[in-house]
Amino acid sequence: MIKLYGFQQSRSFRALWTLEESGLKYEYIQVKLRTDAEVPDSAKNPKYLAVNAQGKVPTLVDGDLTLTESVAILYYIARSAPESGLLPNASMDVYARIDELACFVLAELEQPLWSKGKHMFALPEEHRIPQMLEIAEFEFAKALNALEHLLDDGEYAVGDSFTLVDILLAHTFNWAIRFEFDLPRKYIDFRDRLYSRPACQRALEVMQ
Ligand SMILES: N[C@@H](CCC(=O)N[C@@H](CS)C(=O)NCC(=O)O)C(=O)O
Repeated sequence: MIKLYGFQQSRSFRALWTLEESGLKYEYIQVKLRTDAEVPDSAKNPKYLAVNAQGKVPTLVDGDLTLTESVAILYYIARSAPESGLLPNASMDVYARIDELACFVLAELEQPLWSKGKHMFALPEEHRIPQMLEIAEFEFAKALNALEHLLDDGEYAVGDSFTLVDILLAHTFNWAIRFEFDLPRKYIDFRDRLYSRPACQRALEVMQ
């Protein structure tokens, strides 16, 4: 059975939500970030470092396969459950646009969010630079302008059905809202609409 290691309020949620959408059986294992290595369920404990050398979340383990990048995890789940439509049976163009958006979310949209997180709490205090918070907001606004050109007009990010890239986007918008970035109303509505999906609500309960 698939094992997902995660921590609340982190990129683990996108993987957990995707698992709930997929209908696959899985076990969710909570690890703790920002704790000492001696704590048995700490992400810094050698037991966890053996599955994820960076001590980060999420990690998915399925038999002999271990994946430590959230987007690769989403694709793996989607391909393991083709009937879920998370990666629809679609044209090359649609696939290419899903891939493009997934890359865009990681490389452009979430990068300033993580920058703010790092300089607010994640980095050791002596490495935090207060000006980075303003720079992160500037970069996020720039990425939002570009996003406008990558999204379809309909209900979903690409094409006319719910895909893994909708999870990725809604989760990233939620992250932006939590970190108090300026987010246009239409993206807040998108987050609200997708977070009301039963699978997302179940994932939120699992993560508690
Ligand atoms: N590129 C990785 C990033 C994973 C990552 O940075 N996760 C954060 C939580 S959202 C983490 O585990 N941070 C702990 C740390 O940096 O020590 C992915 O998308 O899975």
